[in-house]
Amino acid sequence: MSLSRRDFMKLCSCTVAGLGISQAFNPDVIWAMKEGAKKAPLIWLQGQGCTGCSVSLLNTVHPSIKDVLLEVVSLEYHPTIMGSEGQMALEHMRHIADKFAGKFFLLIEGSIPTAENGLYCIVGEEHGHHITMLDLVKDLGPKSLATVSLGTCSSFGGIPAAQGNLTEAKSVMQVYEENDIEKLTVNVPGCPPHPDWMVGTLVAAWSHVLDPQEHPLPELDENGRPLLFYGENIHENCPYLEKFEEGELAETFTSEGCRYELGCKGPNCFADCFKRKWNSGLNWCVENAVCIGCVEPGFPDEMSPFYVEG
Ligand code: FSX
Ligand code: SF4
Ligand code: SF4
Repeated sequence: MSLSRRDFMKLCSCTVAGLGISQAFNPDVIWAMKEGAKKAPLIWLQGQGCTGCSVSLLNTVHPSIKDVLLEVVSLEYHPTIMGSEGQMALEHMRHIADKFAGKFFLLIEGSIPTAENGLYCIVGEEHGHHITMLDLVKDLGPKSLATVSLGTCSSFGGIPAAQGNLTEAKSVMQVYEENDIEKLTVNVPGCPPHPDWMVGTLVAAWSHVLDPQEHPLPELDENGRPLLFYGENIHENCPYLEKFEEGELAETFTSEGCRYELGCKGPNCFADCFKRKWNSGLNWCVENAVCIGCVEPGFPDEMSPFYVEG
């Protein structure tokens, strides 16, 4: 059953309440996309990751994943959720990349292994020849309108690029730089990223395409992250800040007090988890554990150990 415009607007305004993301979730824009059938063509590739970014996206609540997938975007290729597979799926992806050359968004989840010519991540087979993630990224990147790196792995290398890194895993920006691919690339890190960060970034980018005057491109920080979601420091906005300043430091996860001595990386981390929260706004890392700094370029090596004894 399709939502009425009124219900849809109500749904969207619930999301924006108090979060300062009305630009990204402008209900009028989303409605216009639904009505105008001007859906953003997307091709989603998965390299070295855990699929957590996709799972997180499927948890989007406002708007629902059904609305996003059926009415806002046109997701033409996604290894986990598409119905098609094999050569037929790859052929469709190639067809879309040509048909919408310069007009589709390339979404990349997971890092890109570059050792042995990318052989550590084979994502398909065409006419009896394997296709590596590296091949696909190098081929589709230049054809896209813009690239969005979803998750810390594609944004900064993340877990696959951690110490050791036998596969020489790299971020999308690194691969683009090394292969002279000049393409606007936005990073939406998080391991995994919050569904609002992904949907909000896509909506903001597509709004800009539809009406550049009305919707300027969201401002990015020096790490290519939209300030809309990554502009505030977790520690400075944490409900435990007062306890931190008073020296009330928790020694166990079950005791009250700031989690600094348990390993919290909030002071070095910029994201709006403290107000957006996770699991439909139910809770967030610092409430039950610590922030492990999952949105930062140094994650996980520079954020380790995640937990320390209080
Ligand atoms: Fe990486 Fe996506 Fe961490 Fe996982 O696949 S950002 S490992 S939560 O989900 O790329
Ligand atoms: Fe800062 Fe973490 Fe303490 Fe919150 S719990 S005040 S983010 S150190
Ligand atoms: Fe990542 Fe920290 Fe936010 Fe948790 S609180 S999601 S570890 S940035």
